Amino acid sequence: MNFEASPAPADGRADTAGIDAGAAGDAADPPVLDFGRGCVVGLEMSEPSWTGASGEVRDTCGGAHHGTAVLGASRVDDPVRGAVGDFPLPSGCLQIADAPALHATTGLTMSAWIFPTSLDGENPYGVIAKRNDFTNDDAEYTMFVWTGNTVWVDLDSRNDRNHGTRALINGAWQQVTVVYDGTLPQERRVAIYIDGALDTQLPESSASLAPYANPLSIGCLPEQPASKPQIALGGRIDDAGVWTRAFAAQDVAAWYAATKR
Ligand SMILES: [Ca+2]
Ligand SMILES: [Ca+2]
Repeated sequence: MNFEASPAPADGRADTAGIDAGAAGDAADPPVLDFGRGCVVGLEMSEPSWTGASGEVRDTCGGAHHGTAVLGASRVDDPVRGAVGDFPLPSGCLQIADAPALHATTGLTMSAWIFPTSLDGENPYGVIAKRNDFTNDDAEYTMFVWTGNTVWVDLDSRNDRNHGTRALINGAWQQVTVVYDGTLPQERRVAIYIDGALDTQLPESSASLAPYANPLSIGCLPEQPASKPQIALGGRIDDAGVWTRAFAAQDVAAWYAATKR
């Protein structure tokens, strides 16, 4: 199971109006988790190779937000996960053009499997970033690894920049997921998950995310001018996705289970 819409429930029963909507038995039904709902970018990185051609890295969510490999990013065969992307230092990255669908409002989920090899506890390493530059303070949303090898997050500028507690490690696949839910109290609008389990909840002042007209980058944390290092992960990434809805904890756990290799 990946980014496509989930199949119908196993019992084949449709929740048509008047049949069981609101019926007492609904509480016992298992949740139907639909990873296609709200999915705006889903990169399985299963292309035979990446040549740098525009849009060759396929978005499987259906909205055609395809990626372009730049500055050394390549499709490699991983012994654990098969077809994955490699994002070498200093700048290997995938770029996806800005589009209205990539703008979230009150809900956002970012997730990726990462295999870092360059973490040093001091310097930043990008994973998912819709921003152009630190100085311009134009982050719509970002997820990256930085001090203490913890997961850092910017949402609607860097005014609330904060990070998790669990340290990631080099040389192992780990899944990092950040969920933003603007409908929650400010103190816990951001949740960081590692391998499907909650690491930290963090405050975010914005109850809705403003749109920023910059591209989405997978595998790096861009800065300007573009001649500077683009703060690549320095490692491998697989099953990178962005949803414009907030996953519940059970969604995060299920997405981890569905994509674990
Ligand atoms: Ca893959
Ligand atoms: Ca903010």
